Amino acid sequence: MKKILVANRGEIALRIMRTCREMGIETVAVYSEADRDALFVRFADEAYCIGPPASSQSYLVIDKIIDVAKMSGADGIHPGYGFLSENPEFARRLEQEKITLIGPPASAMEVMGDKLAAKATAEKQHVPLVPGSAGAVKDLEEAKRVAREVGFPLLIKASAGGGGKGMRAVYDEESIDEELTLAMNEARSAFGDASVFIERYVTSPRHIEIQVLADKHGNCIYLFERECSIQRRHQKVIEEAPSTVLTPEMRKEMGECAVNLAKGCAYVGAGTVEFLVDDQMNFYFLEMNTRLQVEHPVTELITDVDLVKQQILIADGEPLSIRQEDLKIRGHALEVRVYAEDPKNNFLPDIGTLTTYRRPQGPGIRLDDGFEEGMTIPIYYDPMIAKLCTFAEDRKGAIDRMTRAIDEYQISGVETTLAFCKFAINHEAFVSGKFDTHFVNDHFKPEALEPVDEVAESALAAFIGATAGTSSANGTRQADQGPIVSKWKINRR
Ligand code: MV4
Repeated sequence: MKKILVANRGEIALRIMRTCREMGIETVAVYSEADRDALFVRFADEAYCIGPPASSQSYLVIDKIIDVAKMSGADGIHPGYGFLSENPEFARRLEQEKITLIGPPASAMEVMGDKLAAKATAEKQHVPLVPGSAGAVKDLEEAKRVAREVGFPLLIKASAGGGGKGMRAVYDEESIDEELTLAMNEARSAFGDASVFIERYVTSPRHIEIQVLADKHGNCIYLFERECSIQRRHQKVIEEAPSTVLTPEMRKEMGECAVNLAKGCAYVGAGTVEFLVDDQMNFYFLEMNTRLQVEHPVTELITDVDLVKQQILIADGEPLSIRQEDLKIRGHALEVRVYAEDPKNNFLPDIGTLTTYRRPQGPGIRLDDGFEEGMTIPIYYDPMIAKLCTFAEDRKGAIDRMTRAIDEYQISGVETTLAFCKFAINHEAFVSGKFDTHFVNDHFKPEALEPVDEVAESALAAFIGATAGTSSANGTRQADQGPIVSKWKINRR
């Protein structure tokens, strides 16, 4: 592969292009009018505007992207995550146009996009499933039969859903009728497909996902797990690798299940198999994501494997050069997602200009972002500013480093989730490893952030006072001022 078009924007477009450059591959950016000045556009060897800001008129328009690929002579397309990355129609078009998609075949996207077909594949491959209906539930009688078998609470899920979309909980027999009708109507109007299925509701699960890589020659490996239990309304807040709860035996078992599932749908490329783990340490297949994930850097940090490089080599037809037995986990990695959202105001997106933007640096830090000071965060897309990762010998080291990195990170002009991330990463439940998917609901109140901010503000005032306004004419500080107290010291109190 000599030239790759990146059909995405922001931090992930930049991250993909960086690997391309290391591999001596030319890069083509496509961008909307809102992204003219974006870093990924500047970084690319060539860049083409593909339309107005709305993604429905730019990043999601298959024809425009294929036109640019042909015009620029790109031989491969990397779709990143979101947008067209899991769209089988896009994958099929590229297959017809003889442009290599850096991703799985359309057929694998189709199977995994249909949650009932995905579960059928898992069952065939002996991957454990949450007890529930064997397939789609057609009527109330069938729903009641399943309920008698698996007990309450139950979860009704849309087959065309996923990622938490189209789910309804049912707590007792009296409400099944109503909930089933609502779920089927919702599924029909949201996805054009009324198929639903029922599972036992695992009430306090942990979310653990396994990274896999599969080549075009039938080889498949797993690159261990990422734990993503700390999330808010299906948006992940903290991701880490390895998980604090997996034993080596369970890791191997889940890894082998993930590989078998990938083989069961003739998977190619990088993929992620999601599992729920219950309080008895049983694990159950949830769904498979047929793309590179947002949180892939934590896996890269603990395995020392560049997943984008592997994706490109696989797409080029190379056999995997990494064997399962070569892989081992070193150290501990954490990622927090930094959003332009106001955690004190129900996480409302707060778009605007980054008047201050200073990145944390130093040992064990990886920051994947796409902005510089003075840039404006567009209103049209996901308001994520950056993914801040830390890496250390052990979990405690990674947490301490994350705390230091968050304190060092300076963003003004927009509200951000940085203080919320600092709260979460230092919370007793997170530090001890005793948490589940309800962490944010159970432990977070906006008031928890207030004192921290006040301290930060007074510290900043002291800092500015000590370094700027009050210095004497010859540049030395006046004697009556006392010592300079750094913001870092005050923040740690
Ligand atoms: C579940 C579940 C409990 N029991 N299924 C949410 C996202 C989608 N991938 C599936 N999800 C869930 N499925 C059963 N049978 C709980 C969730 C769930 C969840 C899963 C992982 C991470 C965060 C979550 C938050 C709420 C619900």
